[in-house]
Amino acid sequence: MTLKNIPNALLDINADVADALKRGRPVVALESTIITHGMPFPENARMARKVEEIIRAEGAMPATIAIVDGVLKVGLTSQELDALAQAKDVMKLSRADLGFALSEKKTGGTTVAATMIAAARAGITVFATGGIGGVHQGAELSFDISADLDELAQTDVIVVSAGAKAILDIPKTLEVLETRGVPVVAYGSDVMPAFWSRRSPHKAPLRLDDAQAIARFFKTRQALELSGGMLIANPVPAEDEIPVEEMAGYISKAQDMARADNISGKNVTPYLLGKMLEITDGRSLKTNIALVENNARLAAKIAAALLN
Ligand code: PSU
Ligand code: MN
Repeated sequence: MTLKNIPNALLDINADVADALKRGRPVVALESTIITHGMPFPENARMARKVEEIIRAEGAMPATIAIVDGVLKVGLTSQELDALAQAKDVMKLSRADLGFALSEKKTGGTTVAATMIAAARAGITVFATGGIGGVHQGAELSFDISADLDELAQTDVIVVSAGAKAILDIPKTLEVLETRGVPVVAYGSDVMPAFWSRRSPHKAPLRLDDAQAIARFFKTRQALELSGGMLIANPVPAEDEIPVEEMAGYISKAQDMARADNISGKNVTPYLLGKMLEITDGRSLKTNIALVENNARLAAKIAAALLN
């Protein structure tokens, strides 16, 4: 196993995951901020379990990543998943504070950035999430740009998402990714999806239509010794989507509330997701769950294709 510089006491690669990696079987990493900060209990626990089931049904091994009492866990047992889903006052961990959570024995959900770091160190190449963090609207004043974007630029992991969360500034997010050399591939679409919606008004930088082509593209980048990950933007299934015009109204309402409540920094994304849930009376949550499941399915297929 890699991660040779981390003391054993700080790292726990679950036996099933370690076995799958050793045998060269497909493995898909999953993040945990979506569990600790992205959805309420018990929907978060149900979603986390279902997503793991989907990955197993596709013939791959799920590895949910989180920090529990100062230990970096790669793969959680169902008891650990349930405990994390109900844990109070847990941290939201990104590149800046992942090491702090280990040295200070904290518990926390890992964001896309922190999950990519852990996955890469454990030898996992594919990771499924809901939506990545990106450039927030008004970032020209707040400077709020998610560390997820810099992580994609430097860590060799394929992140399967439903695009950037639609509460963000999608064109600015695409600009930053392009500047940092991160390929953005829409799956089976010419336009970027917008998280809860299948279509945004923004053209997708690249398009691929099957998992094999995505695996081939990733391997070709590696052959060119281009370090860094790539972002796959997978539109939510049509039956689960909320159309982009309808979402726009809800999003601006949630953003007005965030401004009135003086929300900033790490709290912005969880606050907006929570308000969206209230405003849409739970519909946004249902869509969020459906899109994560859809991403898990594609991620498992990509993980298998990478082994061919
Ligand atoms: N996708 C979801 N729900 C979430 C997130 C993504 O469906 O809660 C989390 C991810 O962990 C992502 C983080 O990395 O939000 C981005 O937070 P920030 O904008 O503060 O970087
Ligand atoms: Mn931020």
